[in-house]
Amino acid sequence: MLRWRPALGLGLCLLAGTSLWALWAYVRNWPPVSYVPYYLPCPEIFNLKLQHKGEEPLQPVAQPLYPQPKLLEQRRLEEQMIPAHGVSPGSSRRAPCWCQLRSSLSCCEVAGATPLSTWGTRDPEAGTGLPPVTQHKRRVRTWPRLPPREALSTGTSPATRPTELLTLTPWLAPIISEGTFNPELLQLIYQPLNLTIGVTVFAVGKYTLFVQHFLDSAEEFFMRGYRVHYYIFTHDPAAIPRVPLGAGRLLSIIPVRRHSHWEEISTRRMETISLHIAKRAHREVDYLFCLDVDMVFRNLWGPETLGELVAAIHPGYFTASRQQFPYERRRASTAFVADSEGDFYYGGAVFGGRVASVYEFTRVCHMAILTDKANGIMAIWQEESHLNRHFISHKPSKVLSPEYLWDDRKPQPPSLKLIRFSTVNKDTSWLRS
Ligand code: 48C
Repeated sequence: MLRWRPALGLGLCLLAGTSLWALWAYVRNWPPVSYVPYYLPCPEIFNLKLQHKGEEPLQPVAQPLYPQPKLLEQRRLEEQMIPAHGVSPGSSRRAPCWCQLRSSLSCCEVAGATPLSTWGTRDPEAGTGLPPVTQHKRRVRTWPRLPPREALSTGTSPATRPTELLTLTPWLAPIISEGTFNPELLQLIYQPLNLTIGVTVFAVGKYTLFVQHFLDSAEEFFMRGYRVHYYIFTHDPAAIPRVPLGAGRLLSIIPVRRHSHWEEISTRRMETISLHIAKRAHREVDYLFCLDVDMVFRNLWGPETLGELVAAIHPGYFTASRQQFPYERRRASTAFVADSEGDFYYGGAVFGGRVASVYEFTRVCHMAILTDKANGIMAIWQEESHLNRHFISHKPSKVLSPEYLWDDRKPQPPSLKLIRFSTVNKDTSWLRS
């Protein structure tokens, strides 16, 4: 009997050990599905083959070469007239639609829509301002229309008046500007979805001075009638003013470190936003816009801006050629863009989309920034360079025109009907000192 005791004890120990191991293995994999993988700075990034200066990076996949899409292009009026059934352009006075006027038919005809000049500009003759129900068969119309306002207002001869803004990218993403959408219709579509729109804003150092104006104008113009959750990241929560918010609108103040250099503060936003989404925002909002704080809303910003992954065209370069874009041109950086690459130059002050897409976008940008840091390089325009690099390889599903990211120091071009969100005049050197 005595001989059995050790064996019995050993058996019991084995059984207990096996049960504990099985329990640990089960708990370790719990939950079986994670909505957003918890963001951890993966150590592998530092085992990356560091590209030493001057070393040729592994050639990226050959980029498709194609003509640069131009948001605004000076073209002769004749080129814009759409021949209707062989009628020569000179005789038909068509109001161009807000689409790429490159097909032999105007998109109005193909879509059976009403040309913009009857509803996009709220022409009183046009009645409700809503387009008639689109017929699914091609309709042919001749519109005895005056040339759009620009030709009259700028006094340029009709032959060379600037073309309306492009409304479609080569990859068929809509370019949003006044007159390319019907606000009432979008309201009918999006309101019932009961969406919550998140906004990240960083106010570190002296930038806390902009928060009041930003929030006051956002309460007036940003996503009115929707649930909104402002996330204000700051080193000094006490410096954030208490602004009365409308119904269904929340504000959370999130403390962050104050880094010594403004470039670090600006660049770290990608990391902070992706961490914040992983920890909290993915449960609280459906869409997320990441905005600069030294900006102010001047007109309505609504559901027309919602999309999977949204970029905004920078106000300083929408007539420049892609070779003139201030991309990162040093091959040693992960933000490198070759002369032959590029679509539009996007601003770092505005980007957004579905929260899961913004998570992936900010996470990838942050990893690229970390890689550059490990290589001892910072891209020429910090996170904006990485944003532009990423949007070349991963096209945005929607592009906002410079109405949504304007610079008030510039004269408003006639082709820009409305300014909705623009920079605030400031002494940048004092701010960043
Ligand atoms: O909050 C700060 N503090 C800084 O010292 C530097 C940047 N920022 C945040 O990053 C602000 O939200 C800024 O709007 C943004 C970087 N953008 C700009 O400084 C100009 N709009 C280009």
